[in-house]
Amino acid sequence: MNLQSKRSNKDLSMAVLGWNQKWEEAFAELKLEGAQPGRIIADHGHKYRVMTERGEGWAELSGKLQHELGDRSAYPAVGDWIAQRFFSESEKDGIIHGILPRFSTISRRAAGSVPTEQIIAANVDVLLLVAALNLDFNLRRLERYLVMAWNSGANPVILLSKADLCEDPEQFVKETESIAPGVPVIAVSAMEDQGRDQLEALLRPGLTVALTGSSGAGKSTILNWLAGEEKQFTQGIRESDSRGRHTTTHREMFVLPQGAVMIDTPGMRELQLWDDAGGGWSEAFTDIEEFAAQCRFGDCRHEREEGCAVQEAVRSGDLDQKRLENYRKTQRELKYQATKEQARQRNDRKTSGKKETRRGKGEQRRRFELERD
Ligand SMILES: Nc1nc2c(ncn2[C@@H]2O[C@H](COP(=O)(O)OP(=O)(O)OP(=O)(O)O)[C@@H](O)[C@H]2O)c(=O)[nH]1
Ligand SMILES: [Mg+2]
Ligand SMILES: [Zn+2]
Repeated sequence: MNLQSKRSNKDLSMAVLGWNQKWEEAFAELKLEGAQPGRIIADHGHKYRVMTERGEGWAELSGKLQHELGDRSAYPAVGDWIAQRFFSESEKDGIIHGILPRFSTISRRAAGSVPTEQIIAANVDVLLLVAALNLDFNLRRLERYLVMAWNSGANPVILLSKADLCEDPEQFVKETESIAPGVPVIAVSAMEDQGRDQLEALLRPGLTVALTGSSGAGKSTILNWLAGEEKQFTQGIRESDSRGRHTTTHREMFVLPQGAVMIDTPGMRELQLWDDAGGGWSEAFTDIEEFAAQCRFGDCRHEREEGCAVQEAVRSGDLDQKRLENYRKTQRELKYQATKEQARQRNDRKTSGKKETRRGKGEQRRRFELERD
């Protein structure tokens, strides 16, 4: 199915995509004469689908911009606002000359032995972490997604999908809330239209919402349900283990009738964390950090030390031992990752003299009150 035929409204105004005064100012700062703003709605490798005032078109990066960006991980991702020059007065296609600074970046470590960052989406306000209430449900996995989410600069919300398959969804909501301090948890069923009001309260005009989670969790089904039409293809999961079949293969953005835009992403086999630049790890485990602050010794490792408040919390049942183990495991991973990445950057600098590129991840975290009833 081609992208154009999937999208019904071709003349979406920029405001619908979230363009506002703040972006206008950031765009002006690029000082690119003759360029127009646009938003990346799909990434096809070396070509992008871009929405501009003229509607949807194709765009590629200018040679100069490619050179400046260097690393592929610095290339635009779905959700990025860009500055493009059209090929002519009448065409929708053009060349991208600049990228506007992101306020949030959702990234993971790409598969492969060399550590590389893969950007799942950019400029996302609300990141929906979708987990199905079936045999595949796993709290430890959600904890990993929360580390990613808190590092991204987006506000996480957990969606427990397929609530119709579960006897007591509320029990799972409670359990999930206990591992996700400060994160709204909503049980939904696209099949039975459950949880719609809570979910729709998040879809305010101007906001960008992204779906992430394991394959088969029901992300594309949620998009179709909210859109009220079949925007994305969906497919049954494997009976044997309730895992998905990697149905969605591209990241893509859609406009919802509720006013927000929504990015659907391919399900992940296993989420590899990229970095902790936004302090997401501590944020995902604030409860443990709070216990740790009560330990007798400042350098307590929470193992067998006297007066360890973390171990005390485990003994009293206030903290799940498995959560503590995951806290340590994710910390080890992030540390290991950071050492490898530093080594790589040192090497890069040696060979190309390029400056380190950090994107101010998590620095400009925008928070807003989620409307819950
Ligand atoms: N019972 C039930 N099944 C659902 C629900 N939502 C989705 N499903 C089913 O779950 C299967 C997978 O749904 P998808 O939407 O394709 O899952 P996905 O997360 O997009 O998967 P990937 O694209 O592979 O990442 C499909 O057979 C859906 O019909 C629901 O609310 N209840
Ligand atoms: Mg999908
Ligand atoms: Zn301790």
